Amino acid sequence: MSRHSTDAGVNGRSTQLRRSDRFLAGLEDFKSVTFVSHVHPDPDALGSMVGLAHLVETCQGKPTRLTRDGQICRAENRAMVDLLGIDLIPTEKIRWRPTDAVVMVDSQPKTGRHSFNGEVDLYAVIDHHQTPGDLDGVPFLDIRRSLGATCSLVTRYLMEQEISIPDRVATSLYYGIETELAGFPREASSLDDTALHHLFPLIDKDLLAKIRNAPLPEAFFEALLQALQCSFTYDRLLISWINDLPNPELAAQVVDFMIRYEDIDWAVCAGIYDEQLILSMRTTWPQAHAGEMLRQIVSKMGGKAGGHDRRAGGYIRLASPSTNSIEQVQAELRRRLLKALHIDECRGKRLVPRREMLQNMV
Ligand SMILES: [Mn+2]
Repeated sequence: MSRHSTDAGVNGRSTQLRRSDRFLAGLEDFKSVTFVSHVHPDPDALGSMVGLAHLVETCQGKPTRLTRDGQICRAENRAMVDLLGIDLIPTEKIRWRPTDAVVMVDSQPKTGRHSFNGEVDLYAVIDHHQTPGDLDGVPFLDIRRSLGATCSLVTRYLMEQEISIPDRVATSLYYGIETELAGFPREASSLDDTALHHLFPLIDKDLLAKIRNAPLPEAFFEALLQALQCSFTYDRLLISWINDLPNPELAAQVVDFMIRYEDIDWAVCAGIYDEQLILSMRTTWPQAHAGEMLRQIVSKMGGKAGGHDRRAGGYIRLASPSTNSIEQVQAELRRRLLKALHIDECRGKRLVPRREMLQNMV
């Protein structure tokens, strides 16, 4: 028996039950299972729901529901849902039933990362985020902060139960892990690698390629152009401002690109969408606790944030849509970012000088 199969039980007693056994045993009394996650579910959230639904349906034959909190805007994520046929019910259309077990994946309660707000009690929280949630009274918890992806943990459950994984499920889980780990920055554990290794022979490579290279809408290029026109460096920090963010998920896509600039270690993209300043942060530093740093910065500004060591996201609610008020919020955010990163107050240097922008216009 592997060391993963032994958990510290109640009162420190050791039990021989594996986590997937305990997860399934606790579901015995329920008739069905509904999965919830964070707003704008990403591939890790989607893959985790798909994988756990497969586990529950295969092992217990219970019906499951997968939910969508808010819109899915990112082109790759939309392609994932469409091409893999993931059936999602908007959270606002769900009717909660007491016989239904509610399982939250890739997120924790009351972190401000979802609109699900304790309408019903949760049976389980399965996650890997650093951001602490309100976990009081949740019977089943599996939160492993060292993991790159929640999908790795779900893959582990499927491996423990030795059930076959159809290509659609495998591809969902694989893409969920890949997007959390691949490229840069990467935070992986050996469990992530084991999961990827197990899933790779099972995935539909053709569909995966279509998802990775999903067609990008015009809005993507508009957001990128705005960011390039309005990016400033302060020592090793780059801040990109987008005054009219076409959709909230574009901040993350833009910052993923900007962090690759060779002269910086930190990148923040802040874009205005629906009376909020949407924030996305990346750093090349290992163990930087970016999620916790951004959470502290924005909590003093009436915002919410969270994330991982090298990636973080959040928002600040804007009190007024006036330019003046927005500029004040931006100035305060900039000041707090510089302070948190121990960078002296200085004038930002444009990434692309104004003169060059104009010169290349046709
Ligand atoms: Mn995740």
